[in-house]
Amino acid sequence: MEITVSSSDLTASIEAEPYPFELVKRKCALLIIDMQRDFLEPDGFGEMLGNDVSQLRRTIEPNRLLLDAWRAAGLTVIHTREGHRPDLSDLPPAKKVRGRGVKTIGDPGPMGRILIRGEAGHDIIPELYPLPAEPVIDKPGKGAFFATDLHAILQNRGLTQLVVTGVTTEVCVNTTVREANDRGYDCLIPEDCVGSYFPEFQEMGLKMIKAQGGIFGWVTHSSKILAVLG
Ligand code: TIU
Repeated sequence: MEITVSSSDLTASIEAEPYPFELVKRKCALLIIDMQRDFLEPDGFGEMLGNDVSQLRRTIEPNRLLLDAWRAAGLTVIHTREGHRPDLSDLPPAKKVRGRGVKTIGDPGPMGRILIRGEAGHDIIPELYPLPAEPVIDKPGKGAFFATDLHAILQNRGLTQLVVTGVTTEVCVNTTVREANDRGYDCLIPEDCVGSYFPEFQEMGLKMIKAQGGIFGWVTHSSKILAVLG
């Protein structure tokens, strides 16, 4: 039997700003940033800090649809989680005390110790739970490249493009996109799949990425990606 692969199965032009993103499917990973219970669920660390988690929860359903389609297309999915070792040996003292919170990283929280690996609140929300074959990058910082093996994994698999989703837009998503951009990756961000606790940061965080001819990357809507996944 002859198998025909048309070039449209391999590449696709996605409507985006500041101009179309040329997706090369086998070279592109879906990188889902920090969709963790402590950031998204009521009673988690995020809400404990006084944040409105509904601003992040609206990203769950678009992420789920994109993840389903990405998996169905047989493309690479990588997840990240922000957190630290139980002995806090990888937690910079500056990060521990920042914010002068009554409760900080490592303290007991509503879903186990706050942002500690292995605790319930640190894990990824059930709606987007990783499959066994999907790498999970445990990162101690805001950027997914700092002190992780993400770059090595991408290089080993020949991946040069990233669709970046998750939370929060101006913190871990932006930091990761900037780190990726400096390492030579093309990043596409579906705006409905990233969220911030602060609407003004959501808007500006996306504008900063696509400004100046796409200085850090491209911004689109998940519907435009779904349209080319078939
Ligand atoms: N994942 C991520 O963005 N971590 C944060 O701490 N974000 C805040 O917006 N605080």
